[in-house]
Amino acid sequence: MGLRIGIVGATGAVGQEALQLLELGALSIAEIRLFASVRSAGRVRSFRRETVRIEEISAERLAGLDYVFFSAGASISRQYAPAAVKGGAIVIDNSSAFRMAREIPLVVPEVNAKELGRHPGIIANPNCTAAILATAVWPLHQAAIVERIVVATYQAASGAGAKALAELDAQVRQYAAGEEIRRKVFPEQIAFNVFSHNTPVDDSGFNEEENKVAQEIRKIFGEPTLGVCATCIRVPVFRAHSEAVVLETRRKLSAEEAREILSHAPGVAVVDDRKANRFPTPLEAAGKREVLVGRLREDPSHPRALALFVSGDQLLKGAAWNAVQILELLAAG
Ligand code: A2P
Ligand code: 11C
Repeated sequence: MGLRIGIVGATGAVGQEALQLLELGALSIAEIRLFASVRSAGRVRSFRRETVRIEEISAERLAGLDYVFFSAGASISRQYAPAAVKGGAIVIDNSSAFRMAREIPLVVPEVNAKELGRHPGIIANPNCTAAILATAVWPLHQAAIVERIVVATYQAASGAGAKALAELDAQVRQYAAGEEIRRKVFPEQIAFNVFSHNTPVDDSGFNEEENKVAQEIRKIFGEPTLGVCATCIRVPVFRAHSEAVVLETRRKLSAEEAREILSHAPGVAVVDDRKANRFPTPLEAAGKREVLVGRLREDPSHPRALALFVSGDQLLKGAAWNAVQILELLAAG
């Protein structure tokens, strides 16, 4: 019998990707239900040659499903995920609402799929920056024990949702037309600019995104004392996040050994051609399920540190693909 699957936030950047991945995937799906706000209710999408009407979300409408993806922000997840569970579903939640709750698994399948064995009906999908970082760093952690991660990010507009993506596009056109550049979604101009991540900054000076990366990596790795220092930056890229990473390891890891380990690692593709100066780029990562890793160098300023550069599609491995991987594992039992 086919699965009954719901997508909350079906009109959003991540929701649309999830729908497409399910459409292309091999899962047997008996029913797909799409939920969004009242603004989108009544619009239609096609799915495997059927026409599906978008419904306004309500607790009652979420009943009777097997799995529900949530990607409509933390407050919608907090409000409706418990209703979906009560109605019989397992929720795969892409928001930050439940990620740090002790009883809720936070899963990157390449790292900690075993956590799917026990859950209270909700499974959390990590922050996109954390999921991409975890996929790239975990194989090296297994080989040499990573004790500290220093990461600077280059985060695409689409990480802030479909409206943010449209704002980058609009600002580039406004610039080209010699018009005044208008801002609505981001606090700073996104076209031809880079700025500190658009989340609140706490008393220590770190913003919410940086804190999420640190906390979530520790939870995904099961390493509560892992040192993480993140600097999260928004860049004028449409899609795919990049991350410049320095790892301090307990045992020295050569660049050559790291390249060898990563070349066999699940979910990772090595792009590391020094002669051709060809390394990961967000353009190459866009649309790929794998995380691209390259620029592997031994840090000359530290006896056991390795530098690398990562690009990953945050709508795929950072969000929808990671969630669909979780669903496929759950459905396979
Ligand atoms: P809608 O398109 O109807 O506003 P993104 O992350 O790309 O900005 O997408 C956010 C998703 O969350 C969209 O699908 C959006 O639907 C949905 N959403 C936003 N607010 C609500 C709400 N109050 N109830 C249900 N869905 C919502
Ligand atoms: C960004 N990483 O690029 C964020 C978006 O915790 O799910 C995802 C926020 C989250 O802005």
